[in-house]
Amino acid sequence: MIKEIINWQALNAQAKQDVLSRPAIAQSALLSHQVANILNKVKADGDKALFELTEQFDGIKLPTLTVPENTIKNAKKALSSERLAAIETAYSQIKRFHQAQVAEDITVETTPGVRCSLKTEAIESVGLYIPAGSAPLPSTVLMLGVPSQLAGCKRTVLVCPPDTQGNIANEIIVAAQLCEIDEIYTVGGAQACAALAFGTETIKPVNKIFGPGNKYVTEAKKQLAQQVAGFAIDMPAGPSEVLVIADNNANAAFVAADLLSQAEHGPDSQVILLSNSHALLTKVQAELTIQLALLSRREIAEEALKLSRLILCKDLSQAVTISNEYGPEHLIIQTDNAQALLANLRNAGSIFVGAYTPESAGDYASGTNHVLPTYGYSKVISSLSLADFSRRFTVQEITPEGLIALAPCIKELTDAEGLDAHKRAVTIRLDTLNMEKK
Ligand code: HSO
Ligand code: ZN
Repeated sequence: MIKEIINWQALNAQAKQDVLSRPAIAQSALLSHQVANILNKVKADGDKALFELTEQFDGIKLPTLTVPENTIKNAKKALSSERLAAIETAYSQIKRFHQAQVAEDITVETTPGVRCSLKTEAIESVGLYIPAGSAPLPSTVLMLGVPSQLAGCKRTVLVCPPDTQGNIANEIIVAAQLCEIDEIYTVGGAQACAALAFGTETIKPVNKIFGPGNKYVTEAKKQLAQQVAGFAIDMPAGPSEVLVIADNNANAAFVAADLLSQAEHGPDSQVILLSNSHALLTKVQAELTIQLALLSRREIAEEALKLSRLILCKDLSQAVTISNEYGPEHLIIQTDNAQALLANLRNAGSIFVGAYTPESAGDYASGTNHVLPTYGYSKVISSLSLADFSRRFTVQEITPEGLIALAPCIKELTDAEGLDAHKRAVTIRLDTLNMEKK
């Protein structure tokens, strides 16, 4: 038996809160101290620190931080035609969806003679962190590289930790090539983040860093965002999550497969199933046991399932309320009237509607981005999009007539705030206009 079924109705308020609470992200003084040391070292010693830290943490003495020309040239040929085609298909799917997100500039004449515009510009340089811990993630290269390419960032720098031979997977290199990323460095961990923020002899600094990583990377991003003026990070990171809402008619094998696809990400992955049907929950329990045994990453998934929750709800509307409260990163709806439920579901990074919409589709190839807010942040933070690779700023131009029209309003409000110099910046112009008239 994988996990007991929790009857939501039988829980008191505190127990309900406990069931939905996420495990605290380990915040040890030791971790922040270790990371601070790494950042300082890179800041002080540049490339030398990167080589030393790579030897210390990745166990490899690298001759250079760049990927050899030959490896870059041969990466495509090294892949099977099926794998290459899959990367290319995913690339064009993601591109199609993100291309449609290009923001138009807007200009509004708010009153005659007062013209206000909102413009969009790409962030000049961005760094993409691609983890390679338990598996290289070419899909993440595409999820970060495509919007960066479409936004028109001048420099896109990819960093990825070396494997035991000192290499980066060919899949990563090929995905990067499709996104026209020509700066790739074999460095990972907190030291890679530091290099992207401070710059070293080889790696010039960037304005913003994107991408998932382990606890060292996450802590480094956090510290650097506080420490380096004008340096930004994509979003706060927490363990990956899925919440499934399923009714009696849902296919239990599909539901179990979706839960396991999340569970295999890491031992701390969060997996929740809400259903109004006890029979469905029991069937999913059985399916989890059967399918778990088939997985190569069964041990990781099994750990994650220990934290999972199978919850019996009074009805589907209660399931919707619970889901909105939890705010999952991924939300899968496998019910008869999935569209009807969708109307009331608000807080989720990405929603997957209907029996034939697995999360895996969004992870790789439907076109949506798989970098999503976790840890309850879906209530306030958007899923990654083209907008994250650009910034919006305003431009205004006012004619003399426009300023005359606005002057009474501005003068009155400067009085209210007691800011004479602000008032003067207007009246001095009105005086000049009056003099010109005479
Ligand atoms: N589900 C992960 C993304 C991913 N899945 C990458 C497979 N590869 C976080 O959204
Ligand atoms: Zn995934």
